[in-house]
Amino acid sequence: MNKEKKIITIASMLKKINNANIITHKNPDADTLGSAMALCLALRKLGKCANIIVEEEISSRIEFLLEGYENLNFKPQCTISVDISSDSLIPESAPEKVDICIDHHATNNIAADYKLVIEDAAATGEIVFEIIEEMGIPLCKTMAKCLYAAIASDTGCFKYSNTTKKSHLIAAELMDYLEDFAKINRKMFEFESIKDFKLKQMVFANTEFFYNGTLAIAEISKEMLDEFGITLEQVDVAIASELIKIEEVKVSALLKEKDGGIKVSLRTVEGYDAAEIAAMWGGGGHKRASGCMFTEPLHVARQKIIDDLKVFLFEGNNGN
Ligand SMILES: [Mn+2]
Repeated sequence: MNKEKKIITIASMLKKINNANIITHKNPDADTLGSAMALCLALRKLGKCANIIVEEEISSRIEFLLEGYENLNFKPQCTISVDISSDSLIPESAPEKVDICIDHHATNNIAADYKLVIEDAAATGEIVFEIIEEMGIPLCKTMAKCLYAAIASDTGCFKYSNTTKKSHLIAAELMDYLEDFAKINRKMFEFESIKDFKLKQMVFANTEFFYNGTLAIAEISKEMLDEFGITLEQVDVAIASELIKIEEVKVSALLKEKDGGIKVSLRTVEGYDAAEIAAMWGGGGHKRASGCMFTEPLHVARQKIIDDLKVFLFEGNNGN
């Protein structure tokens, strides 16, 4: 089935459902939240009951996406996942079975009755935009804000190589409804608290480089979080992306210590497939950004990453 047909199919499926719970991935970002909010509002406009399920604390950068949102009371008959690539990222409180899965991760392995995975979409927000358009539901300011934030977030504000002509065309459509797109971008990409700034300084000061500077490894330990009174969920995701801006670096890994393990955020430059690297340790994601978990202590996980990446960095990987 081609892409357009899939959008048409899912739009008609959504028109037929009575109600839905829309689930977002753990450690929510603007793509999962914005896509969920926009889809939720669209379904509500059709007179259906819809709620979104968000687990874990939301970063202060993207709290604005949920402004004005209130849960409805109903018995959900359908579960829709947005931007969730694997079962391990499904919220614990979500129903076990996913009925409809909407996503753009090439590594998607969710078991669902119906799956719409469009790998060349820069963000799930782009897919949700097309579904809403296909359903014939007029956009409102809030939906536009959420979808714009979703796309801006996953494209690094239209800078990353996943950005397409379509990303820009959709954003251009959304701009007709946006009050202040610059404000959305400032909130998501620029503002930071003094605490964030100081934690970032410490992380950068302790960053180490290996293999002629092609690998950058940084870490955020529990002690560091305690010192600044910040929870892991509040740590700015931008820290991971900062490391890959260093000219010599091909692969960067930010290790974050949390209860029960180490969460790793990987970033790569062209020629090094971040999803493939994360897959070595049971993780997944995109070509330029991915993640995985280790159950070992911080120093063990760190050494494993350094050792395992040796081959990748000396021989390169042919993924793009
Ligand atoms: Mn996404």
